[in-house]
Amino acid sequence: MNTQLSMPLNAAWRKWLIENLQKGCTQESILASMLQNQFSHAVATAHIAAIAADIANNRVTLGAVVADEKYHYEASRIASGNTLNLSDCQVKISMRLTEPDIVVFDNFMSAAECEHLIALSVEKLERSGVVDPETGKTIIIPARSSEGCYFHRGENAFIQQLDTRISALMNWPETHGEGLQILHYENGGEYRPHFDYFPIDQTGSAAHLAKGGQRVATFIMYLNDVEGGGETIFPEVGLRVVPRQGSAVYFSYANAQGQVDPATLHGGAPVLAGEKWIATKWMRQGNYV
Ligand code: PD2
Ligand code: ZN
Repeated sequence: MNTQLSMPLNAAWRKWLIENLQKGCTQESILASMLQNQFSHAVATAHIAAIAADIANNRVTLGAVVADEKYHYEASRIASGNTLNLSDCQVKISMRLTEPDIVVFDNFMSAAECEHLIALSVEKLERSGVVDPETGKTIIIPARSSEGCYFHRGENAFIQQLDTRISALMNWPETHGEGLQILHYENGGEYRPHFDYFPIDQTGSAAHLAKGGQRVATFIMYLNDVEGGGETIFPEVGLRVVPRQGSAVYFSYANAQGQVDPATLHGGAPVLAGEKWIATKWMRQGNYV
C-alpha cells in the first residue's frame, strides 16, 4: 500500500477528485487546489494518482462514493471560560453548543463602535449577491434580500482594530480572514438558510477555493437592536440567535480532514419590524489575498 494514502480521503474530496479528473481537468490544476486546501504535496499527489488509476481501470462510479460521512468534530477554537480578556475588550460568553460548534458572545463591540461602523457603511451599500453554484459568479436572488459592502483587511485604523480583535477571539490568523462584510436588512429582508462553506462538489466553488482554501468559520456581529425578527437561525438544531447591539455569534464548519459540517445550515430570519445591521467575518483555511 502507498503509505501516503494512509491519510484517508473523505467522501466529498473523493467525489470532487473523480469529477474533476473525469471532466478533464489537468492533474496540475487539481494538485494546486488541493495544496490550497492544506493537503501536503505528497498526500495530494498520491490521491490524484490512485483515483486516476481507478478511473482508468473502471473501478469508480460516482454513485458509489458519495455516501455521507459523519462530520468529525474537533475542539472549538474559542477559548474556554465565561469571560475572555482580549487586548482591547472583555468579551462575555452567553451560550456554547458543541455539535455544531456555535458560540454566542456579549460585549464584543461597544455601542459607539457599532454606530461608527454603520456610519462608515451607509454610503457604500449595494444589493447583496450569492455565489452561483455552477459558475462561481455573484448573482442576485430573492433568497438574499439585503444590501451590503466590504472593507479590505486593515482598510483604516478602526477596521484594523476590529480585524485584530476578531482574529484573537476566533483564534485564527488575521491573514486568513476575508475583508469585513457589512449587511443591512430593511423590514422584510432575509437571508434564507445556506452554508457559508463552498461545497466542493459544485463547479462554481473551485475559483473561490483556489483563493485561500475552504472557509472554516464565520463570526457575525450585531450592530443594532432589531425591533422584531431578524434572528440568525440554525434550523438543524432549532437555535435562534436574537440580534442585540454589540453581541456576536461564531460557528465553525471545516475540520483538519477537509470535512464540512452540514449541521451549520443557517439563515437570517425575516426582519419583522425595524431594520437590521450586521458585520460578518469569514475565515479561510489559508492566507486570503
Ligand atoms: O444576517 C444574518 O443573521 C445572517 C444569516 C446567515 C448572515 C449570514 N448568514 C452571513 O453573513 O453569512
Ligand atoms: Zn451565512
